[in-house]
Parts: sequence; structure tokens; C-alpha cells
Amino acid sequence: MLDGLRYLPEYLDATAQAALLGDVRALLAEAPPYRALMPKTGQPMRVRMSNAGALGWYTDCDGGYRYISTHPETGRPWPAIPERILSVWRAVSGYGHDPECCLINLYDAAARMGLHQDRDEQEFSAPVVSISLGDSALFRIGGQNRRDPTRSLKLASGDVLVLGGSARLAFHGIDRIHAGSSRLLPEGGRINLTLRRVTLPR
Ligand code: MD6
Ligand code: FE
Repeated sequence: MLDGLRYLPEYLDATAQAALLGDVRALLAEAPPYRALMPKTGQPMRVRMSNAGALGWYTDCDGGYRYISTHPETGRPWPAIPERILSVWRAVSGYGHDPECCLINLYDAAARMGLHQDRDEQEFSAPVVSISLGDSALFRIGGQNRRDPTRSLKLASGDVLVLGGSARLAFHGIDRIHAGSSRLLPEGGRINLTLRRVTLPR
């Protein structure tokens, strides 16, 4: 059913995770995390976010879900996606162009992410590639209809998940974070990177 779902547990070893974490820390120093607001309700999202790449995913009260090319608070362009992160995409995406967005989601122990589809892009033939760092998360994925049956996967530090093919538009979310399950982040919590191609290559 979800033919394009690929779960690559322990894709990154401890050394690679530490190197990637260094890259993420540098990105967050340049593009500080913020709390995006859900459209209409203006409710702040539970996760804090930032981005790297030409286009960053963003939402606020009036504009809704969209991609923007500058940081909402600093006004600066998003930093470039680091080479080490690009190389994960190049190795696993099976797609001939680089991603334009690396969304950085930061979870504390109580954070969750509701069931959603990633559908704010123009290019759906590219997969979304997700990299997890820090505490494990209970990830749930269903089908292309919100009410399709779901199954759960544990995403641990270093795991990579590829949502391509029919899984590209599958509903998915994070039900819980397992606090204390990883020692990668001294402050605890979880970092998730999702890499997306946004526009159609020309
Ligand atoms: C997360 N992930 O793992 C949230 N989206 O924190 C996502 O929303 C996601 O893991 C698209 C593809 C893979 C994902
Ligand atoms: Fe998603």
C-alpha cells in the first residue's frame, strides 16, 4: 500500500549524528528557532522550527502554510543546507535534483505533531526525507485519507525515513517523545530534519 515508504533505522552512526548535530547548531545560531502560528486559529505550534535552504516552510495567522525565502524575525535569507545533510538526500532520495528546504523541527518532551499531509509543495514526485536526532519519537503513518488505518514506527536518533511514491501524501504525525531515550542532546528533546523539493525543476 505505502510502496514508497522506506525506513532506514540507524542510517547514521554516532559519529555522523554528532557531526550533523554540529551542523544543526550552527544553522540555529544563524536562523533562530521560532514558534509558527496555525492558520485561522493563530494557535502556536507545539514544536519550534527553523529552516535551511532557498525556501523555508512557514505558517502564521493570515498567510497560511507556505514557503518563504527569508527568516520571519531576522529578515535574512535562510542559511544554505549543509553538505552533510545534502549527501543524505543524494544517497536515499532517488531524485535527480537537490532539496530546496530543510525544515528543522525541535521537540521538547511534551511536544507532539498532529496527523498531517506534506502538501504545500509543487513537486510530489520527489520524496520527503526525514532525519531524526536525539530522543526517540513514536511516529504514526496512515494512508492518503485522514481516516485510513495507521501504523506506528519508532524513530530513534540516526534513523532516516523516506516518504516517496504513494507514501508521499500519506497522513502522518508524532504521537509522543520518549524523554531520556538518547544522550545525543544534553538538553534532551528531539530534532527532526525534513528535506523537501518544493518547486518543479526546469
Ligand atoms: C517528525 N515528520 O518526524 C515529523 N513529514 O518530527 C514529518 O512531519 C515528516 O517524518 C514528511 C515526511 C517524513 C516526516
Ligand atoms: Fe510531515
